[in-house]
Amino acid sequence: MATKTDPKPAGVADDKIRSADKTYEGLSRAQLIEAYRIMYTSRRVDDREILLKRQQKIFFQISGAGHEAVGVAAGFAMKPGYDWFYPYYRDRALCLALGATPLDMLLMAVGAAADPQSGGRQMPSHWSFPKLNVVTQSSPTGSQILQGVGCAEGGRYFASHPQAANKGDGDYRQFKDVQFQGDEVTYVSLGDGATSEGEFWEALNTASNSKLPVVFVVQDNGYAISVPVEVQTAGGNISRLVAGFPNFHFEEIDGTDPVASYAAFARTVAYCRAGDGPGFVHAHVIRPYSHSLSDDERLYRPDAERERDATRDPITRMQMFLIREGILDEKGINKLEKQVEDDLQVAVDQALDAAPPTPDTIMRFIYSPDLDPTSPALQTEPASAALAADGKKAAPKTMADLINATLRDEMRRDERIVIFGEDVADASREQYLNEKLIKGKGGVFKLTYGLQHDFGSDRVFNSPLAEANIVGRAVGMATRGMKPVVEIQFFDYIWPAMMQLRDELPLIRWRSNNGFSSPCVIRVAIGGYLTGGAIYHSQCGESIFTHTPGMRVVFPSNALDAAGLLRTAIRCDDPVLFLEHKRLYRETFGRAPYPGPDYTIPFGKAKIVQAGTDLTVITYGAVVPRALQAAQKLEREHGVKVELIDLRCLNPFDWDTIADSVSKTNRALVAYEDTLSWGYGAEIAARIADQLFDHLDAPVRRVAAKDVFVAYQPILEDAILPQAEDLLRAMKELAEY
Ligand SMILES: Cc1ncc(C[n+]2csc(CCOP(=O)(O)OP(=O)(O)O)c2C)c(N)n1
Ligand SMILES: [Mg+2]
Repeated sequence: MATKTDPKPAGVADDKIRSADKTYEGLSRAQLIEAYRIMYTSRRVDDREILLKRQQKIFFQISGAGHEAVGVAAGFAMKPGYDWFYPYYRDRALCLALGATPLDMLLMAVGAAADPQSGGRQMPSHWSFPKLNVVTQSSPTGSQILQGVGCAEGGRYFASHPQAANKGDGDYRQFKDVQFQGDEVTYVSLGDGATSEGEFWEALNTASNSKLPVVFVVQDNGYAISVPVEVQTAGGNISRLVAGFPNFHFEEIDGTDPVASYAAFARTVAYCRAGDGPGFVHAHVIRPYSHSLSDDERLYRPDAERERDATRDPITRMQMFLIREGILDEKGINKLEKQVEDDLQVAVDQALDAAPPTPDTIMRFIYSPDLDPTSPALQTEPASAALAADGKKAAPKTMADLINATLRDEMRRDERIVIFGEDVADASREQYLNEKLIKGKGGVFKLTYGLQHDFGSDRVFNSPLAEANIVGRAVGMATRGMKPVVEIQFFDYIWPAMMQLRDELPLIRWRSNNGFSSPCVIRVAIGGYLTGGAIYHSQCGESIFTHTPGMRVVFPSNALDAAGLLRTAIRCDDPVLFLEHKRLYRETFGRAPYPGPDYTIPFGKAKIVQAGTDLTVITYGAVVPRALQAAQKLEREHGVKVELIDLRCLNPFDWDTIADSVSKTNRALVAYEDTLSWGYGAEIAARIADQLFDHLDAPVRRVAAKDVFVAYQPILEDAILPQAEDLLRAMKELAEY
């Protein structure tokens, strides 16, 4: 192990005093004893958990064995509750070094109500300690990395916009405390296997480009379950591959040596804290146990290899080091270990006695317990009913105009809002704007036009062409209290962000038992009827997201609703997927004057577009104008009065309005633009059949797209997507049934 002796203090001759003053890369003898205590505790918690798992008293175990030295070193070099942490599941020793206790960990293992990470919702070792700034971790390998980048961006943003951290009334800010230090550093760790995930590279790219204070730690134990590192990493060494990223401080270390590891972390953290850029620590460690208790490494690792690893076990190496340096003798080590065992036994007994969570808690914290976006208080009247200043009625504007105006007013009101995504800036080369050489772009549909000009390049900026990058960073920023309102350019290209949208964003609050939350808005241009939009510019697929607990999903059909619902989305304390139909952006249908800076519409409140008595049609989005056209024709030609319901918001949705209407008309047609089978309307139809069966005089019918992607040639597109004639036919049939 690396050792270093400080210069002899003047006038000190006594050998004993000199050796007591000796430090090791800045670590005192007392700190080294503490390091060993933590490392040993970490290993023993693993061993006890393994025993408990074999006794079927816990349900899962994954160890931090072999990773103890690097964890303690990082913990000593950083500040809990000041810096921020996105640790990997092997980071048991790091968490102990930061201040978590063995009892905390055992409560996770038994899944106790008092489990601090999740209240029994997550497997053990999915660390979350709000007081220590250890942010809720999940199981997907690599999804933490972009969030760590966003977290660092959040810290930097608040440092340059300190007043943005102030509490604000009437929105999520009331419930979101912001803390930032100005020189904080974010820790993100991962395994050698996880470096193969694309999000890893996206994160390095942004951290490098923006010189963010993130310490990336690759704990390289040579295996990802059974897959060895040379299969994961071209050439077998991740350090060589990342060496070309600018602005980084790099370290490649023996992660089984706590002193050398500490020195590397101290240098890296100092570099990041100074604002010079991100750090990358590649720590070679060992994995002395199988991947988890569900794995048997003897199936793919011969004894000789495992024995070779054992010679580098950080626990034995540290013991030997302490003895060799005269820091602890064998007796001292035994005493320390005995104390750890005794304390651990107390913690095990306590954990086994701990009460489990009760089933009535399962629905808690899917959404904010503090702010209800369905509140009737959000029901407001458009200010535009008043006359404009010149006495004339304000001119009707398109949905695109009103979304732009709403974003502008909300950005003015709330400095925590930032907007980013592909092409959303007016121009990344802002000197062109300053010199008035160009007009600026502001999105491929121009929805964000002029916002960079008005609010500056640190509030409205382009992302790389990488959807996971957009959403992952937004999650990290929102966790810190910012309000990212990001854009996915086309729904068809949302899929690279799917891990973040399905497994992360909507789960941050629930899985951390309300320890963390991540309320941000994802605006997405969606839908077809474009005449030539074809497969990759026409997709819907909203049901995939309404199928995800924790995600609010909004889908307005007209300008006024878009403005009111977007404002509610931005002020909301939950993540919101805000779906904007491309075909409706500039449609004549549904234009409206700007309803003013306070206009909100509650979520989950449908709009009755047209009242009727004979048949209920339930729809949303671009089908609304088509259904209206059909309904008007049906009434003109056949005297059938259709009640047309525009859901506007898909999760939550307005069951009461549907139920009232169907109870009255006794007939229901559900219409939607997405493919028919397993679409959003399937759920609505099933609920009507289930709960309103006694009121029905006819089967519940659906009209939707054919079960195929949208084709390019307009003749094919027309045949695939539901048209007004299809709706008319179905309405007529149902009315006559
Ligand atoms: C996205 C994703 N794919 C697969 C898995 C299953 N899985 C869990 S851990 C793991 C291996 C991780 O290896 P590495 O990153 O080297 O970490 P180590 O376990 O070696 O510390 C895999 C494949 C997962 N959790 N997430
Ligand atoms: Mg590994």
